[in-house]
Amino acid sequence: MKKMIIAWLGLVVTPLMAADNGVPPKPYGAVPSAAQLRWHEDEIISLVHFSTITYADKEWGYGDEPATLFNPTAFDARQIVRSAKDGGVKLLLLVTKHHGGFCLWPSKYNDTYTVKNSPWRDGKGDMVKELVDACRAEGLKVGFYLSPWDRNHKDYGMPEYVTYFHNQLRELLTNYGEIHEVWFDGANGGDGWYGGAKCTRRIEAEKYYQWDKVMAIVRELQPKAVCFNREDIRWVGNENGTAGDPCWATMNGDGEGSGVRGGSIWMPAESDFPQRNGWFWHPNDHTRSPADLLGRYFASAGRNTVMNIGIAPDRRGLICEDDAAALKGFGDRVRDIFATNLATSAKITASNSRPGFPPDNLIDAKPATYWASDDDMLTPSVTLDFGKPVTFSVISLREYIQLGQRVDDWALDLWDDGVWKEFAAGTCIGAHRLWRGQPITTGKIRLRITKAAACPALAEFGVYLEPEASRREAGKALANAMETGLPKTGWKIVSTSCKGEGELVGNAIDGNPRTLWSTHDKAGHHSPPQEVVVDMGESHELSGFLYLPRQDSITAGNVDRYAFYVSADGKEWGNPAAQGEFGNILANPVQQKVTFDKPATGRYFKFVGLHSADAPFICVAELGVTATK
Ligand code: FUL
Repeated sequence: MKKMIIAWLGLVVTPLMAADNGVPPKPYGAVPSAAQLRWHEDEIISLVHFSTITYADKEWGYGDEPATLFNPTAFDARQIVRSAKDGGVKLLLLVTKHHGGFCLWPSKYNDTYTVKNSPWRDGKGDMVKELVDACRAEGLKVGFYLSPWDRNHKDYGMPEYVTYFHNQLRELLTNYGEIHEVWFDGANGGDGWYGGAKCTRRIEAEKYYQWDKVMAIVRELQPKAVCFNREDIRWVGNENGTAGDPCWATMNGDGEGSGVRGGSIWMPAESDFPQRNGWFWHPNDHTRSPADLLGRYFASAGRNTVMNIGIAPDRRGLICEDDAAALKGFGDRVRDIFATNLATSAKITASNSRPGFPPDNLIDAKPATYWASDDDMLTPSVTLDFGKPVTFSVISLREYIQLGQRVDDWALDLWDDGVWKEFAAGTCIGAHRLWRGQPITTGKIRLRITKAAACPALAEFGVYLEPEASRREAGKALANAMETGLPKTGWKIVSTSCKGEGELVGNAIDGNPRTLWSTHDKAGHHSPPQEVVVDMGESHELSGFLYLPRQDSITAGNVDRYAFYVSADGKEWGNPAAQGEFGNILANPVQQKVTFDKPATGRYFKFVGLHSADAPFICVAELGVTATK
């Protein structure tokens, strides 16, 4: 949940590139600040999640996971940073403190729950410093994520905690050199350990944290930093690395997702998603393939947003071999695709160019030079004439965003036997727009701007051929990486607590992720807790269970607290085999895999949805179980 967005009226106009003998176009609407511009240029950035809960197999810490759990035996900051760098990452955002409250640096404001209280480096280490130093050595920029919500702190919900939060921010932004992004997540309030109180504390996020003071600290101490989820950068609205199309860099002060065409504020979107299913490393999770990451790159960085890929050190304190290989594989594919810009071999002409801003600026590989048309020419076109047939499958367009987002609609044509034929069209270019398709062979390509709010100003028109192997993988990449667990043949629903009309409880075990059991039907809501009992037909020794939240882009009813029982006869249930929380299920509704503390044997299981994060009913797309062997 990252719903904290406020209006920012202090637009900063950066100096315009003065071209030889030319009068640059006037900026249109909102424009990026210098810090935002640098962030756009980074294009691929990365969050690093590592904490006590890496050892507790959770996505959100409750706040009582002992600091003594934190004991990476082979922690190597350089290995982590290099793995990210292999994936093309330019800025590493360190999760210095997640919702569980454990601090990766020895904060002078906390005596009980930091690396100082852990066995790592005998309590003398500073993980933030080691990672920052490694970033500097490898040439990466640094950012900090500091969770406002703190489920460990005894004062959370009271003014004292806010002082603590501000002090920690000040400490982090003072002691570690130049910082380029500060990240505030929107997950807030609710239950937690809170110094042993174990209760629910609700806060009014907009008021409680005193954001004006927070922003003053950031601006004073780190003027080059952009702030995520406040003032500078907005959340794209999901955690799967897919931006809307179009996705505007501008907004009107509130909202997320796709932004607002011609909005008064420059507040572009960041598309964050974890490299694995979860943000933290889990033993039974797995990495996404290079091809999958590449698909998300086109759908995020290629849609005017910055791609933020979450990496997660394992319990040794390393990016595990599979993840490191996938990052490198992804980085290699991006580097291979964009190695040769075919457009540089073409003769480039434009239907109109303003003096001093020729179309050659589109293919000179310089982001600071651009082609622009005369003020009254809103729909100009540019033609690349290769003089011979060339084959391409990727087109890259960039506006010169220092002058704002000016282009609405565009189209691409190929020259086919003496006539132009349109092969692609879209809305929105912004910082970077990528088109990816099947290979096309032609002697000429034309870009038409078909609608613009002000005369277009473009910095790049790139033409590339994605290597065949990389392209072939693309189709396969999106195959669902879901685990199915034990086969469900012969499974039967024994009973359910929900006696709703048109009961569709069978959908929870039909093996189809698209069908749903919901306890909200025509008769109304059937509030949690709600349960279902399943007969598996024969007895199994189970190692855990699988819960798939709804996969229809709606989050309502997804379970965030559960209990799971196993029984030999379906009558005696005993203690739950597992009970707990599905942390972060609202923002990242992926399959949840729970491993029991010890194996549980039986022919029957009972799943209880104890609570839903945002609705008075529960939903299950699919339930499954995993066996010990
Ligand atoms: C989310 C948090 O709640 C997750 O745990 C994670 O830190 C992610 C980057 O933001 O909303």
